[in-house]
Amino acid sequence: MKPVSLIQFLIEERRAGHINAELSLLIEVVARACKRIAVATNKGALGGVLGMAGSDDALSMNIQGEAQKKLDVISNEILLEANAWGGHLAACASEEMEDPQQIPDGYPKGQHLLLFDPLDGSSNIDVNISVGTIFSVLRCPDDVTEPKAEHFLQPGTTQLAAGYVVYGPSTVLVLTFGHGTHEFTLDREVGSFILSRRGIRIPEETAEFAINMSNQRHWEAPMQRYVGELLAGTTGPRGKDFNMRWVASMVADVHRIVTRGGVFFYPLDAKIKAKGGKLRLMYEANPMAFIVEQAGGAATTGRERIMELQPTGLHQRVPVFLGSKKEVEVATHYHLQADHLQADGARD
Ligand code: AFP
Repeated sequence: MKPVSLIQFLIEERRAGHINAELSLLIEVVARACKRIAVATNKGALGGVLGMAGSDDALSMNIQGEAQKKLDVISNEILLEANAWGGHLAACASEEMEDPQQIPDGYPKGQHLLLFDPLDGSSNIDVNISVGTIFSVLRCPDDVTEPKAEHFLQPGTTQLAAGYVVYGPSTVLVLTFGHGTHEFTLDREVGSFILSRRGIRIPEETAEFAINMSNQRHWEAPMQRYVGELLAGTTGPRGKDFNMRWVASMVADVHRIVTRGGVFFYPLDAKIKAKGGKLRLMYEANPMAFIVEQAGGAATTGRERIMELQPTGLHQRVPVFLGSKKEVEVATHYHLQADHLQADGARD
């Protein structure tokens, strides 16, 4: 079979009526920007891009109050610059910036809103572990010419597209327009993303889970119960052994799940309860939920379907349970069951 490039794939999707010309251009631009980010990450120490942003005595912090790496800043700038002039965007929002970025004066505007986490897992970059870019595309409400944060606050079910790029041993783009999830691998010699898997399916059952176990003592009771049963393996109620994998780059953990199944959890815990969770709804949870659901998996907060949440803030955080459907269902069931028992107890 002849290799199918991303550009060919986008033309096919337009012909199938899944996307319009503007969305096709948007994805091409994002993919091109991600190739530049891949070049920067690949250079590593030789490119002078490792380490923290800012001077040693005045480290930069992003809007999340997290220290910014140089590559966070570089990746953010690459994506902003690439998307400024094409005429396909109404505005964009980044995990690294407090407010949405408007299209500079003098450039045409389009109908789409782009949200991105320019470099997810950036605390892994200095130790040469995979990092990635995550993005989500929404339609700009009609008659809005200067989109503000409130115009981005649309449930994940309204996403027109979502994707991520993993900068690992190879650079891989995973993409959905709501008609399946597809994978493209960057051919570095040619400089093109080539379709490597069409219509990805995540197995419904799994024996592999990903979670930061160091937070165990802070978790809620149903999470303790669920993971306790996984750890008990054949000696517990689940009757089978589970293996654990945790990269601490969400893109890499999700890519493993999209490749061979598994479940990923970032549950609520006592340390992060006031913030609502660890991961960001608009930049991480919604796009990953769309990709995973389109591959036959499931994505919840442990209580609700992520994509049905009505966002309340651009930088809102939520708990995330995603991956192989049956396992997400078991963990979600334990949380809902505990909530019902608690509500019954409160009524008695
Ligand atoms: P960074 O981009 O700051 O490295 O955060 C990565 C991340 O948002 C996500 O990719 C990981 O799953 C998660 O944080 C890991 O966080 P902890 O190390 O605090 O568990």
